[in-house]
Order: sequence, then structure tokens, then C-alpha cells
Amino acid sequence: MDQQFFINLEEQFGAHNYKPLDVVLARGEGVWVWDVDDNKYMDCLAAYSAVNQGHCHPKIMKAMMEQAQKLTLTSRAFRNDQLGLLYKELCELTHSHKVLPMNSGAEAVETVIKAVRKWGYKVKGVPQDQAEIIVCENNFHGRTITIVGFSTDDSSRENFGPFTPGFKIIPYGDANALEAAITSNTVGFMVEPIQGEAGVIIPPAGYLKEAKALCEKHNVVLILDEIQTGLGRTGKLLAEEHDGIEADLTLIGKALSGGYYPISAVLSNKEVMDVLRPGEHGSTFGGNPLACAIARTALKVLVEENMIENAATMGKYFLSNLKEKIKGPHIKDVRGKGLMLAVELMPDAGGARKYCETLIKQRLLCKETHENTIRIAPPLVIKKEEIDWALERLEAVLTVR
Ligand code: IF1
Repeated sequence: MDQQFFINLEEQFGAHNYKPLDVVLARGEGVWVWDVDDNKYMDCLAAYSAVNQGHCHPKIMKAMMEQAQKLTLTSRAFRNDQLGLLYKELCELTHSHKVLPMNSGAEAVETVIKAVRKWGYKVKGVPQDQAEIIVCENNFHGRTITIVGFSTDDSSRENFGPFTPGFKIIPYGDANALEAAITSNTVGFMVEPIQGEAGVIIPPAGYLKEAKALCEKHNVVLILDEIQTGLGRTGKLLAEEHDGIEADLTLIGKALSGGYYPISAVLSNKEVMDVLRPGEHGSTFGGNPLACAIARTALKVLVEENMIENAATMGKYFLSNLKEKIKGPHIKDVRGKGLMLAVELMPDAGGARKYCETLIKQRLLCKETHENTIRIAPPLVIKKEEIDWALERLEAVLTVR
């Protein structure tokens, strides 16, 4: 069957909640993917940083296959021999006290909203149902009703109301705005260290450090959403390390899966997590042995194969060359940290989508975000010569207006 056969099936039988680029993929290995006609492409999206370890990493595959032949799902009504090991390894790796495992990033976000609200009522003494959580403009934390309710992107929230109350929205990167928004009812401040969906928006240096200090000063829980920036993407295990801080609660997901099986987690540095008592939160698949076995190996290879250091060095190489090669009146900015990179086009450049469609013809898979930004985020295993291969094509496509 050719590409059109599969496209037609998706169009005929699938909901239209996506407008994917028309490339039908069938195989992946490392930074490379192949379509149904065996054309080879470089994946510069890595499933929005869920494939940091590269496609079909053999060691993660082995762990999955071994566990799949033993025990996959028990529910949390019983214990299993993988969950406690994942807890310990995650806590040691991230200097956390507690872990609460979920499945999707959005579920981890919903979990932290529940936990920090209850902490507000039971520990901080906020009056019942008055808890406030501060978030930033242009945030992206998932797609549940509560989460889109505090989105500032109309396409994420239009026609989905009514929404959950108790959220305040402030400008991103502005510590003064944060302090001004804090009241005695504020229980948490949730923020992405770098805003991914907004277009790889990097806050001023020291922003997270200032936010941490303000949260300590006002007894507010600092929640960092590292679902996209975490697990090596920015050249550190967690992006918070660039500011030399530790969040009170940290959300991870995506690459915790190794690109195989959804798993997310809330990591707690303070005893916020202890406010949740048996029967108050959970999910059927949360903490299942298959996901835990996979996540343990996903973390192991990330560290043992120096993927984090590679993201730092290769990211610097990629960014410096992008800045040098991608020029022209239609280029507004080239930015990034580690292997979380972006090229922003001028508003009159015709939109990022058409460049992404041209890049496909050059066998490079990138994805636009919003109108004018091309995200470049390959798996963290990328080699220098592979970056050179990508740079050649990016220069050929992006330096032509
Ligand atoms: C889609 C965007 C990226 C996230 C952060 C939580 C979540 C995400 C910082 C929720 C998820 C995904 C969602 C995915 C595409 C992708 C995305 F374009 F939607 F915004 F990466 F930028 N926090 N981001 O980035 O995690 O529930 O999806 O596991 O919706 O198509 P999730």
C-alpha cells in the first residue's frame, strides 16, 4: 500500500483533531525514520521530546520485551517488583523525596493541581475552595478541560467551557509580575523552564532562581513542568539546573517512556505529596510494571550513554551553526538551549508550515509551532555528522525567501 492509502484511511475513519504533515512513517532507528515507500528522513521533532533516546532504542526494547513476557498490569490494588525500583532510581537521579506515577503529561499536571490545592488547605491554611495557582501566558501544560481553561491560546480553549476556576495568568519571564500576583491564597506557581509550544521561549537568565526565591518567601509551591524540557532535552537532566535550583514539585513525562510506553510522574522535593491519602488519587495504568521497567531502562541509557552531555555539546554546535548559516530578511530569530532549538520567521515570510513541507522533500522532518516558528528537536543521540547533514538542508531551504 502506498502513502495515499494510509492517508485516506486516516481521513475517512479518524477524527480531524490534527493536521499532520503528509508523510506516512513505518520504521524508526536512532534519529532516522522511514516512510512506507522506504524513503529515509531525519526526525527533528522526536515526538515532541518523547523520543530523546532515539527511535526503537535496543536496550529499552529488550527491557520492554522481557517485562512483557512476565507481568504487564496489576492495577495499584496490588504491589509489583518494578514500581519501587523506579521510585528509588528516580529519586536518586533527581534528588526527590517522593514520586507519584501517572501515564500522560496532562495527568501529571492534573495530579499536581490536586496535590498543591490540598496542601494549601491542610498545611498552608488557605480557606476551602479559595486556592489559587499562578501560570504564565502562552503556557502549554496539556489538553484537559482544567488545563486548557488556563491556556491563553484561543484554539486550545474556544468552545470547551465552562472552565475550572482558581488560576491566575501572568506574563512569562517576569518575576515582578509573579510577586504582584501572589496573595495569601496562592498555593502554587506552575511554569515551563522553557516554553516549548509557545515557540521555544527562553526566559531571562535567573528567572527560575528569582521565582524560587519568591515562592520560598511567600510559602508558595514552585512547580516546574519539565515534561518537554526534562530528561536531557536542554543539555541538563532537568532544565532547572541551568538556574541552579530545585523545584518543590517537578513534572516529567514524554521521554520517561523511552519512546515506547506512556508514563509520567510528579517528583516531590517537599512533603507536598504526602497530603494525598489512599483512595484520593490514582489511575488504572499508573505505575504499571511494564511502564516502570521501560522507564527504568529509558533513564539508564539516558545517563549511561551520555545523552545529556551529548545534547549539551551537540546543541551548542547545532545552534552556533544555525545562527551562522540561517540568515535572511525573513529570519526573525534563531534560538535554543541544548537540543531544544527553533527558527522564528518574520510574520511576512509566509508561515513556517510551508518551510516544513519543503524540508520534507529534503528528507528532514520538522514541525511548525503556531504560525512562524520551526521547532528543531532531534533525538539526543544525534551525531555531529548527522547535524551537518541537517544543516545542509536547513540552509538550502531556510536561506531562500
Ligand atoms: C499534542 C504541543 C508540545 C507539554 C508540556 C505537558 C504536556 C505537554 C510542557 C502534556 C505535551 C505535547 C502534546 C502533543 C504535542 C506536544 C506539544 F504542541 F501540543 F504543545 F510538545 F509542545 N507539558 N506536549 O509539552 O503532556 O498529556 O501530551 O503527555 O497534543 O499533540 P501529554
